[in-house]
Amino acid sequence: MTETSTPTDPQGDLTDGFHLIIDALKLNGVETVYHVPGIPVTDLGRMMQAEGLRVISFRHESNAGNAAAIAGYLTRKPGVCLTVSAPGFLNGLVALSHATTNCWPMILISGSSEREIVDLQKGDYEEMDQLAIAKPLCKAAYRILRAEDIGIGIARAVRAAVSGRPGGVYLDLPASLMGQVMDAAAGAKTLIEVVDPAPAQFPAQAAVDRALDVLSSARKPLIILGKGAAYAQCDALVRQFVETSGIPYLAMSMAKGLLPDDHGQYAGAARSLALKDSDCVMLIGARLNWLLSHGRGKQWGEPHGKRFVHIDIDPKEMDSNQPIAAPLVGDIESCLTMLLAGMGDWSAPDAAWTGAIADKAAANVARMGARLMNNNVPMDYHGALGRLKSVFADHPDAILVNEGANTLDFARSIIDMSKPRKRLDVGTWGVMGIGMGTAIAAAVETGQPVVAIEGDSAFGFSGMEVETICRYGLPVCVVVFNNSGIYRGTDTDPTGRDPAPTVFVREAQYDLMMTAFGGAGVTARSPDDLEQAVRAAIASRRPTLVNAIIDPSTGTESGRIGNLNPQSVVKKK
Ligand code: ADP
Ligand code: TZD
Ligand code: MG
Repeated sequence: MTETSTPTDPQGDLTDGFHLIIDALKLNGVETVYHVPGIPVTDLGRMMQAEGLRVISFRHESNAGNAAAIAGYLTRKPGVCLTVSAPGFLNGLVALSHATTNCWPMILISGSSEREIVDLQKGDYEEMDQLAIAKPLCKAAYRILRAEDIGIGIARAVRAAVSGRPGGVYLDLPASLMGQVMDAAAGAKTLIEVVDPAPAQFPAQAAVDRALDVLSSARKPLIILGKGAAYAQCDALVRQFVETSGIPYLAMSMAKGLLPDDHGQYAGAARSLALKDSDCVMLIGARLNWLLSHGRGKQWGEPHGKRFVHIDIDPKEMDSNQPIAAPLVGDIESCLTMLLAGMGDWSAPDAAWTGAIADKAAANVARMGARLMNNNVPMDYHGALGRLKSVFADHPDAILVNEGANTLDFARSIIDMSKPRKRLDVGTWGVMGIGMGTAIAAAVETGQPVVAIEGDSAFGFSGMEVETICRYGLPVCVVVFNNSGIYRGTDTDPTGRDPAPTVFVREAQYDLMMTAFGGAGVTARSPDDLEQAVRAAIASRRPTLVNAIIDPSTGTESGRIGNLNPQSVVKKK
C-alpha cells in the first residue's frame, strides 16, 4: 500500500467489502467461521479461507450455527456462523436464539438481498427483511450498508456478543456491500479492534459484605454452580472459593467438571437431600429457571424459608423466581475475588450437615455401582453408560457431547467429568439437534477427542454432518443409543395403520452412515463391544460411529422430565 494510491488504481491498492469484513473479523480475534456457501456469500467464504481464516463448511445452517454457539461458550469469543439469505438465514436462527438463551456469544452473519428491492417488496431472489426478523430473537442486530461502516459494524457485533450477559448477535450484509470498493489505506483506518470487550464488573463492597453475612449465618448452606461459572473461565478461583467456604455444591449439567465430580464437597449424588434440607443457597452463574424447578415445590422442601445469594452479571436475573437476599451483580471472577478477600476468619459449615450429604452421596453411589456393571444383552442405559463412564475416567481431556431424553438424563448422572467445559449438551432449551455441530466445533476449537453420546432421535436432527466430520478428518466418535425410538421403541398405533409417532425403523444401521463417507462404523450389542469400540475410536482419532443397540423397552417417557407433559382427562382406550 502506498500513499499515492487512488480508488481507480487497478493494481491492488484498493480494498472492498469482502476484504474489509475479513480484516475486521481477524483484527478482533476471529479464527474460525462455521458456514454453508451460496449466493451472496460463496466468494466471501472462499476469500476467508484464502486469507487464513479456518472455514468449516456444513451441510445445514442449523448445525453450522450450533457449532458457532458452542465455540462461543468454549472460547469466550463470539462464534461466527456465515449463511446465505432468507432460507439459510432462517436455518441459522434457531442456533442464534439458542446461543442467546444460553448466554453464549455468537454472531450470525447472513448475506441479504438488496434493500431497494426488499423494502418495496419487488420480489428479489431470496427476498426477506432479515434484520426485522432477527431482532426479537437475539441480543442485538445490525445491518451494514456502506463499506466504510464495516469496521464499526463488526466492532459493535463483537462487543454486543461478549459484554455483560453474552448472547447472539445478528449482522446483516446486503450483497452489494461486499463489492463496494475503497482505497485500501483509507479502508484500513476504518477498522476497529475492540478494546476490553468484556470488562470486569465488580459488585459494591456492601453487596459483598451482605452476601458473606447471609452465607456465614446459614446452618445448611449449599452452592449451585451453573454454566455461567464454567463460561467465566476462572476455574481456579471457583475451586478456591468452594474449598475455602467448605460448603457442599451441586453442578448444573454443563458445569459438571468445573470442580472434579469426585470432589469431597460434591453433592451431586445427594441432590434431593441437598436441595430439600439446605437453608441457604448460593447460585453462581446458574438461573433459578425450570431446570431448578424455579426454586420451589417439593424438591425444594417447600414451604421453605431458604435464603438465596446469587452471583450473576445481569441485574435483571435477580428475584426472577425467588427473593434474593444477597444479590451480587458482577462478573464471577470479580465477585469471587472480593468474596475471598472478605473470608479471612471463615468457619466451615456444621459437620452434621456436610456429613449427612457426604453419607447420602456415598450410599447412592454404592447403590448405583452394581447396575452400572451389568453386561446385559440387549443393553440397557446403565450397562452401556457404566462402560462409557470408565472410558471417560481414563480420558479426562475427551469432550462429551450429549443429547436425547433418556440418553441425556442417564449420561448426565452416570458419567463423571473431571475437568471444566468437557460436557456440552442441549442447554437451557433442551434442543435436539445440537449434537454434530457441537461435536465438530468442540474438535475444531480444542483439538481434543470428542465422544458424542446421542439418542437415536437426537442424532437424526444433525446426522448428515457425519460427512463433515469425515471430510475434515475430525477425532469424533458418535455413539448412537439406538433404542429404535423416542424414549422407547415399543409404542404402536392403536388403529394399526402406521408406525407410532415415537418409533423408528427397528435397529437401523446408523453405522453405515459413517462408513459411507470413509469413517469407521461399528455395531455394538454388548457393553463389552461398546467399550472396546469407543476406546479404539479415541485411540485412533478416526471418525467413528458406534451403533449401540439398546433394549427398546427400558427408557422412560421424556427421560427425567415426564412430569412436564400435559395430561388428558379423557381415559386412554
Ligand atoms: P445453568 O443452565 O447451568 O443453570 P444458566 O444458563 O441458567 O446456567 O445461567 C448462566 C448465568 O450465568 C446467566 O444468568 C448469565 O447471565 C450468567 N453469566 C454468564 N457469564 C457470566 C459471568 N462472567 N459472570 C457472571 N455471570 C455470568
Ligand atoms: N425438537 C427439538 C428441536 N427439540 C426437542 N427437545 C424436541 C423436538 C422434543 N424431544 C425431546 O425433548 S427429547 C427427544 C425429542 C424429539 C428425542 C428423545 O429420543 P432419543 O433419546 O432417541 O434422542 P432416548 O434415549 O430414546 O430417550
Ligand atoms: Mg431413542
